[in-house]
Amino acid sequence: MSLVLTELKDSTGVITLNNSEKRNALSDALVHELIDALNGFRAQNVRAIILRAMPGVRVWSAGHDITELPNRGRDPLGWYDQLRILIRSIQEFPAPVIALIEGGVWGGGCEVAMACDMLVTTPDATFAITPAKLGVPYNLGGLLTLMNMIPLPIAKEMLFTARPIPAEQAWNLGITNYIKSPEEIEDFVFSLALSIGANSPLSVSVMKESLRLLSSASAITPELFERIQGLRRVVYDSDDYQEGIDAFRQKRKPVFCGK
Ligand code: LCV
Repeated sequence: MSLVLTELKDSTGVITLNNSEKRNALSDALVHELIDALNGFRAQNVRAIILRAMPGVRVWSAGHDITELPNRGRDPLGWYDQLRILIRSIQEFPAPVIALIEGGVWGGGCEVAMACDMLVTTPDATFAITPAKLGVPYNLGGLLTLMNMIPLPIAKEMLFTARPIPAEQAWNLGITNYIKSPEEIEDFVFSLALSIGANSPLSVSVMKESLRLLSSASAITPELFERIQGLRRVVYDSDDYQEGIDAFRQKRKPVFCGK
């Protein structure tokens, strides 16, 4: 079974997450197919991408496949991990990527959604950022993706509580572009993609790339980078990190001790 479905509609590439049974958890295999789908559409010069799950799902994506997270002692969110490569592929895709979101978006799924250029949701969509629930030290690229989308106090609340925020709050904060009913969302997102497709693809793609470069333009020193990486290492070496992933595997609540 394909974990991801693709379809070309006019000049728009549609990518559908197709593993509802596992709540579209971002396993290496699924993410690999997503990256392949993006590469395929890149070669076809599509004017926009729509990234969606199957119509009517309750969970858009449950985030990183927790069963595939490494045990203690290895960075779980390293530069070459499939999910990191996917995030960069979306951000660097030469045409806009629109997320069409129904249902819950969790952890790494939230970063995938927020790496997209525009987000349209149904009223039941929710967004949760979950590393604190698992004992995971979030990576710098991921924090930057969030900081470019979410006002800082809200980003902090989401990171520290790991509680989902509802679609209406996300829209009020300007994180998402529109809320549409399940009956109208598909036509609406296609019309958005078509109006982008009617414009100059060179102009659109250069503006997208310029905005990406400008929004990550704040330089940090090598010392500061190493300091943050050192702080993250304390977390992924800890008992608590191991406890977070063990608890998920054993289907129980984690008990964190701060070590
Ligand atoms: C593997 C899963 C998953 C899953 N992995 O359905 O950004 S970070 O740092 O947080 C990063 C590390 C990250 O993204 O971590 C993942 C964060 N995600 C979560 O914390 C959400 C975990 N999932 C859930 O809480 C529930 O599955 C939700 C609420 C999404 C859906 O609940 P529901 O009752 O509808 P089940 O829990 O029954 O899940 C159905 C199947 O999908 C698997 C889950 O183990 C189950 O498998 P089995 O049928 O084999 O038991 N599954 C769900 N999420 N992230 N596997």
